[in-house]
Amino acid sequence: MSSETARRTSDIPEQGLPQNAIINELEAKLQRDLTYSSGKILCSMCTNPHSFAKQIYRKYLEKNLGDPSLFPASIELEQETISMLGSLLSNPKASGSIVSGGTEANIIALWAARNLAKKERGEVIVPVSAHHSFDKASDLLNLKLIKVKLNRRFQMDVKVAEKAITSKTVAIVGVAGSTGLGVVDSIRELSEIASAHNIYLHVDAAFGGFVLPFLKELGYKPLDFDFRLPGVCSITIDPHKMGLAPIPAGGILFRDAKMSEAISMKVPYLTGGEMKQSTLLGTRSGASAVAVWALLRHLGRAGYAAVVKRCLGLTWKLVEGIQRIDGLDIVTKPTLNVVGIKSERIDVRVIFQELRKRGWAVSLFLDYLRVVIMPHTEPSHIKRFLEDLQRILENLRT
Ligand code: 0PR
Repeated sequence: MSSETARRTSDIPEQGLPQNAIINELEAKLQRDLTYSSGKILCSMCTNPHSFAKQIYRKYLEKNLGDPSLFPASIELEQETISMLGSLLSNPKASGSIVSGGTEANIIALWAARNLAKKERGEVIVPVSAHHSFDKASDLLNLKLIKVKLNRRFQMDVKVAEKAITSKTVAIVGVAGSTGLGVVDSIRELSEIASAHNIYLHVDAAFGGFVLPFLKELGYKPLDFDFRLPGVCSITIDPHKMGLAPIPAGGILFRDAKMSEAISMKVPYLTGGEMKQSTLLGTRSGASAVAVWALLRHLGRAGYAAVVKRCLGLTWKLVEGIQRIDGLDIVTKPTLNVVGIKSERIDVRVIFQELRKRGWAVSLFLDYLRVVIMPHTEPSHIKRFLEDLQRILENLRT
């Protein structure tokens, strides 16, 4: 990097600069960022958005869902998007919002659960594998997280979860596609427990929401996780992960409108008279919602199924390759396009650093490496990654 590009810009120039000069400056400054197209990003649950979604997003940048009186048609498209996502999750009558991402969706879900339960110092039962957005939610909402251990299959131990229920429990959270290993908790059993104890059940399918609905038709073992299960009250599903939508695009879906009502706030002064908002954000991107709407209609179920088929096919190629490398193994058989890689002999932190030196970006968990096979990953990337892993393992052995 030249000293020119390394210099930090800290002043607003007195006189504005020509656009071309700024574009060049930006090109230089942003060079250090990794790109999805390089194939080196194997740690991300996001990907290069679909070109059609980008086009739509750019076109509607001025839309603000925070003011329905100005953008009633955009709000209607947001609601149609929620219905489409609802039908993907077996409940076209679901209510909800397109939000900034999985974190906001999970916060909103626990916010609703807390308000519905009306309990002092409430508790939320989550698996230890739950995403850290639940820690943020518990801190913000003054809820205590009760973290439940996992069983041998890395799912929340359902028996322990049931025992953890007390008079203070306001919600149980099940994960449908865990951040670390893509594992799906036994949502069916959680649904039974939640119904029996009359407790709110939230399912975090931020990642799995755009994968699990297609497993059956692709010949993989289907897993119950959605509104078909009567105990499920809300689901997080993120279009900006496997939905191929531009960031920011998360989704929070409630079984029915009564649940989202629990967090709705009146905004009295907007042009259209009194309005209600049921999101954490006020001003929020209409372009995001419209882009998701357009992409769902453009790709259709078949388009998304094809994306999932390709990612899962590559995932299994990766698994086979890893199992052929002496000293490496997978943590557990993948359900989704997420693979945990472990080593009996070598500290995974060392492998992580060696991969980093070769430009690979994977995620480092406590005792395994996580690889996520997203739509930007090509077969050639997997091949090169496996070759590098093989070389690293050989070098570390000698
Ligand atoms: N729920 C689950 C199951 C998640 O895996 C994530 C994010 C969230 C909720 C939160 O979603 P937002 O990040 O949209 O708020 N999981 C990814 C992860 O932690 C996020 C991510 C994405 C990290 C891309 C890195 C990256 O390059 O791995």
